[in-house]
Amino acid sequence: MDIDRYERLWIMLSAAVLLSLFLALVYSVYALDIRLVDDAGQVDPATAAQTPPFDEPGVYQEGPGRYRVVMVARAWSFQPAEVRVPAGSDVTFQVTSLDVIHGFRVPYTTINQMLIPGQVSEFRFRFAEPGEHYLFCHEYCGVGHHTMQGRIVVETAATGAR
Ligand SMILES: [Cu+2]
Repeated sequence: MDIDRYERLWIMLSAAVLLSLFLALVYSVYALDIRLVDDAGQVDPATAAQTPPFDEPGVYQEGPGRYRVVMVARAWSFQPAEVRVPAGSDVTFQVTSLDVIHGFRVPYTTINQMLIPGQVSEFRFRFAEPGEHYLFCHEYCGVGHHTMQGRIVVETAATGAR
């Protein structure tokens, strides 16, 4: 039995595993557009509801096809609970929690965030197709957790302009 040969094989296998994981990382970032969030800032949860931009949650147009959704989460609701944007919009969400840790999950998209009191969560998604998405809290936050939800309505571009 040639020991060196097996050792070489294991080294190559290990290198292949590392290389395939690295390629999976590159693929998820550039092809699937999945990224870690940046530090989007801090806000005191006790005064966040009176602090811009969280004193006026809502949908704001920032440019052609670009929207910013300012949202606050509290037990057990999202405000605004319904977001309407036209199809093809690039939407940046800016969200914080006013009380405990909540989640922000929109199935069939890459949106899956924690909302931590004191932290601002910022993430974006491009809603290409018209349709309706549910948004729900996926971090257990108390007895009303299962009722904590919202909706994102992606309107056909012609009717959705505001
Ligand atoms: Cu919850």
